[in-house]
Amino acid sequence: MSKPKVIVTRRWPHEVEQRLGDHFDVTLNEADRPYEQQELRQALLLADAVLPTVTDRLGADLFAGGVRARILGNFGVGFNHIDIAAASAAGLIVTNTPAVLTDATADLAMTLLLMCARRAGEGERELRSGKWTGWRPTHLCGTQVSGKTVGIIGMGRIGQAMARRCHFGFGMEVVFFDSQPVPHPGMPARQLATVDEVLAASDFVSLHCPGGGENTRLINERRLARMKKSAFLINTARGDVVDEDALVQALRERRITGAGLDVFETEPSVPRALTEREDVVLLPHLGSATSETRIAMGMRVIDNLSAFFEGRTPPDAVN
Ligand code: 8YV
Repeated sequence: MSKPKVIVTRRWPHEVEQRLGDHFDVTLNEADRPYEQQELRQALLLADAVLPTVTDRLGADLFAGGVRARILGNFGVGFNHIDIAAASAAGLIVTNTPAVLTDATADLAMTLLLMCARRAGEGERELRSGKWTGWRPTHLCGTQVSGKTVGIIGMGRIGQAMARRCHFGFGMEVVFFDSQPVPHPGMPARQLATVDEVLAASDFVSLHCPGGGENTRLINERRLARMKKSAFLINTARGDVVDEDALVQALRERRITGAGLDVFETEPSVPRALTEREDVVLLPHLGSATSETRIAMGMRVIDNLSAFFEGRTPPDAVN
């Protein structure tokens, strides 16, 4: 029997590409630049499986009129770049890669929180530009994190991993909002009834909810106004969860103290209004970017494909 035809939209870690090749008839994107819309449409027409990433917009028009592909194995846990209803209507199963990137993403959220609190970006820029004039008692004093309150919006796997880091590692109080009641035996965190209550109570607000839908611009002008003046906003979730213009305005007017962002509304372009500011730490979507995690993500996609083509239910089907 011939191997299922699989198109991978970006280059993946070597080990994963090799394993894919053992099981499937694989076409790689040698150029490793994001596919254009018509290339994605072609891929859906030519392959049995397409393996997209966050850089691929798979809107309803790409599925219109039917496609050959029967499964989309998304390389990533977030899938708001895929129109799930349209993919389902066209008969495709969509899978993601939960769990394997939890620790890496929570680590990066913690990195941003600490960098913001301790003004690490400002310090590094000062030193590299030759402007450091030496130690002095009042130089670049940041904010102590121990004893402070972190507010987590979205208490899924990554939110919980962040809560554990903050509480057990850094002696912080943890409050959270989640639209579901979250069972958290042993979880050192208090669930509050609304996003607004979490914003008002927190010294650091860390976003861990999915993007898209009702979470689009969840953090808007009105909600930013609920935050303490001394507070920081951390986003490793999705760029669209934060209204970037409203955030810039809040920072300009010193209605909050700073922000640490790994995701942006229109990646990879980041507004100058953000890049020119000293009170923000900006990273290029590195949440899951460790070699170990990216390999585990790829292997998880392969597990899902193998299950599907062997007639079993893929473990991470989202539709
Ligand atoms: C991924 C992410 O690397 O998994 C996610 O949802 O945001 C990232 O960590 C990226 O989405 C790859 O598709």
